[in-house]
Amino acid sequence: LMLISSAPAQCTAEEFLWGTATSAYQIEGAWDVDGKGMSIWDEFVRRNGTTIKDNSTADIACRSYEKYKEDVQLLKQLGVNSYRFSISWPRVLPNGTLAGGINEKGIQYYVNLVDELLANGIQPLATLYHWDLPLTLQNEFQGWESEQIIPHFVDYAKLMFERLGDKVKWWLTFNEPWVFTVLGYGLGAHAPGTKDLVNTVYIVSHNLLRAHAKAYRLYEKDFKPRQQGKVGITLNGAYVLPKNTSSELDKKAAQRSMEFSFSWYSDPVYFGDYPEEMKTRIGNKSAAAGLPKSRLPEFTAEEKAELKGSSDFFGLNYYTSSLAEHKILSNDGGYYDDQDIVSTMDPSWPGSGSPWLKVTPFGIREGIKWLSARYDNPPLVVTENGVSDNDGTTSDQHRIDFYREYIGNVTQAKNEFKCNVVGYFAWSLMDNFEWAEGYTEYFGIVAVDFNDPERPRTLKDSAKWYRDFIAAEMTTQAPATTPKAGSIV
Ligand code: GBH
Repeated sequence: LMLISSAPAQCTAEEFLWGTATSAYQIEGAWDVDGKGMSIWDEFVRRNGTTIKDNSTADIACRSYEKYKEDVQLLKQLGVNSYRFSISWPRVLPNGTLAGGINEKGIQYYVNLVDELLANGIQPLATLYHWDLPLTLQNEFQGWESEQIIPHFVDYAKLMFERLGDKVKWWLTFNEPWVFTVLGYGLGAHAPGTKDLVNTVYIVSHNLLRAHAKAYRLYEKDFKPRQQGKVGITLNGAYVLPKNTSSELDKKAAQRSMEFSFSWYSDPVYFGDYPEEMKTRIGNKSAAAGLPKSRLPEFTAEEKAELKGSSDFFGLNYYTSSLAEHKILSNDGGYYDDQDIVSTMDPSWPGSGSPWLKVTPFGIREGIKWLSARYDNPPLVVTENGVSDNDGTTSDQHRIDFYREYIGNVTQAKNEFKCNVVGYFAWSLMDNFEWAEGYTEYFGIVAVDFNDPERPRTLKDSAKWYRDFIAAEMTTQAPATTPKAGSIV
């Protein structure tokens, strides 16, 4: 007999989410169509001296703004039960603010996409912010550098919950805050191209965390009772190993490295505050540099309470591992020096089409275990995982090998180590604009011909493999009446 009789009535088993992911700026094109406002990426790719590798833009990209029905048919061919996409904030609010006016045509695009998905039996998972900030908000007050952005983000989130929330049950506030903070405002490699690792990165992260908490609480209070959806945030990071495995200092450095990437965001979201290691190390370095207070801002008691527990599931974008070596660095260099870590890669790890991405399948298993242990086994969705090459070939055996190995390790984390993994999304549905790398690194399981104005799509071998793999997985899933390890209450 199964011991399920005490399960509350609302405890229904949910299907494991098998999906693919994309983001608005990377695929939509139509950058100035139907009333869309400019985003910081539309400006960044046009800026003189900006280093987009091939000098390209995503003005046209995959033309998904026009071709969304074709995209949904691709998803249908793949047999996925879910699709992760992002909403372009300036497409729905061209000036970034409610006061600046709602672009109904922009909203209609997302309503159409969601309707098309649902009509084909595919669950939408929507990301509110995948880096394409309305340019007006950057110009007016430097975007995430100012707390003035918080109410505007909450207005935008509210509008989307109102217009799409009866159909979208999975929401992400932010995609990879680490990336848009460090690459966008710290290193200047991404929009808006600001370069300040010393102070700005910490302020930007502080503001986005406060905005996340407010959007989460708004949904919880005003929408969740009726809409019954889930809101989370998606974080990226590497599973970090000690460079010298017998060095206690390197072992601590490896932990610290993950605290400076994942936990910078997930400790506030799950515990209500930054990791102790960040507070003491940045505090000490600030004092040593003669500053009156820490460069790491502090949350108020109210903000801590609002943040603590502000996520219904852990969104994880996972690609690669790295090595950490303990080394005391400067007091005034900012984010990287604050960690007292030299970060490297093991030369024996196989490469990919991206210098930062080494094929390290064990890392996704160990990363999920590390996060599950630290945050008390939250429901976890792998919201991105994938690999690049530089030619976009459809004979992509290397990608099949990658997915087989990485998914195998995700399965191990779930089944053997009892981590509460409830979904997996391959990055990406199709080749697209890879940010500062333009169209020189391809992550798609579907190829897009960027030389053809029609942007025709072709399934790669990996797409066929993924289709067959998930079909087999779905048929071996327990029947819907039996609660599974991966079900969310
Ligand atoms: C994700 O970022 C993004 O969400 C997605 O939009 C993107 O297309 C996809 O992955 C593939 O890249 O050497 O310091 O400049 C992945 C995580 C982390 C990858 C930062 C690029 C640059 C490291 N990113 N990394 S650095």
